[in-house]
Amino acid sequence: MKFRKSAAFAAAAVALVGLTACGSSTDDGSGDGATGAAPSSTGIKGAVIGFAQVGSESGWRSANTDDIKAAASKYGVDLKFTSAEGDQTKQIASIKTFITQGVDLIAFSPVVETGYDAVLQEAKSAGIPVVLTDRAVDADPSLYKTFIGSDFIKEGEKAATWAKKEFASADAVNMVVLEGTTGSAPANDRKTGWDNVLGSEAKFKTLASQTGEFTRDDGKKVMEGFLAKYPDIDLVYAHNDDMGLGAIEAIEAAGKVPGKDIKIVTIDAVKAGMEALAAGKINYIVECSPLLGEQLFTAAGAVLEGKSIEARIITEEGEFDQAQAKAALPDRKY
Ligand code: GZL
Ligand code: ZN
Repeated sequence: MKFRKSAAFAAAAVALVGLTACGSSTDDGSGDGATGAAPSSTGIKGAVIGFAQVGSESGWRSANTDDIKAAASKYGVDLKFTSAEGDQTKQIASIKTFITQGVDLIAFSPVVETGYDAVLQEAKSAGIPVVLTDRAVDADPSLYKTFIGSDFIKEGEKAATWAKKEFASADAVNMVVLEGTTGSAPANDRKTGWDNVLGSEAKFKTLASQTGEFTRDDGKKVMEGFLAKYPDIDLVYAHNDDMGLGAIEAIEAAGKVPGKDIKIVTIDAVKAGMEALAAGKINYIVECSPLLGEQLFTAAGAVLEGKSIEARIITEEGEFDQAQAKAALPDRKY
C-alpha cells in the first residue's frame, strides 16, 4: 500500500497523534463496538488522514471529536486534526493544507451546506479521496466517496411526530424554534422534517424562529428574547440539546417551569440533555449519534484499498421520553 508520506512528515504526524489522542484512551470511544467489518489493518494502518472538524460548539461535537480521535488511534491512523471553530473559511483553508501536504485521505463535517465545490474539485484533481461525515454538502456527489451521518430530516419528523401527539388535545400551540447554525445541513433538514409533519397543522403557530448557533449560551440569549416578547409560549423546538439547556436556564430565570409551563423537544441525546430529560425539564429527545469514528475509518480503509463503498452510510439512532432517558442514562457513552 503506497502512502504519500515523507519520513519527516510521518514523524510529525505520529507526534501529532500522540498529542491529540484523547484522554479517554481507556475506552476506545467507539461505543457500539465494530458495526460491520472493522477496517482491515492493511487498508488503514499508517494512513495519513486529514480531518477538518466543524468546531467545539456543543456536547455533541466534543463527543464526535473524541470518538474520531479514539477510533484513529485504535486503527493506527496518522490523524491530522483541525477545528474550524465554526468558520467555513478556516475549514476550507485546512482542507487546502491537507491537499498541499499530500495526505492519503481527507474527511470533514461541512460547517454549512454550500461553498465547498472548488476545494472538493481541488482534492479530486490532486487524487486525494474525500469522505464526508456528520453533515452533507449540496455539491456534486462525484466529488466525494461517501457521506456518513444521520438522516436529519427523519430527526425533525420524529420530533414533530412527538409534538403532534403531545398536543393532540390542544386547539392552539404557540411555539418558538431555536435553529441550528444558519445554512448547516442539520438546521436546514431538521426544519424540513418538522414541516413535513406539522407544516400544514394550523394550530401549531410559530411565534419566532432564530438561530442559537447550536450553543448553550446563544440558546439562552435567544430564549430570553422570546420570553420577553411572548408571554404565552407552549413549546420550544430546539435543533440540539445544548440550545435546549440554554432555554431551560432562561425559562427558569423568567419564573416558569421548563417541561411543564413550556414544553421542550430537542435533538442529540447527549448526557446533559438526557439528564435534563430524566429530571423532567425537557420532554422528548431525538437521538443523533456522534459516534462516527468506527464507520469513518471502516469506509476510509475500504477506499484506500480501492474497494467500492456505498455513497450514503446512515447512522442508526433512537428517541427518548423521560422514562426511557432514566433507563438509558447509566450506560450512555457520551
Ligand atoms: C448533527 C451535528 C450537530 C449537532 C449539534 O449531526 O452536526 O452539530 O446536532 C452540533 O449539537 O453542534
Ligand atoms: Zn441540503
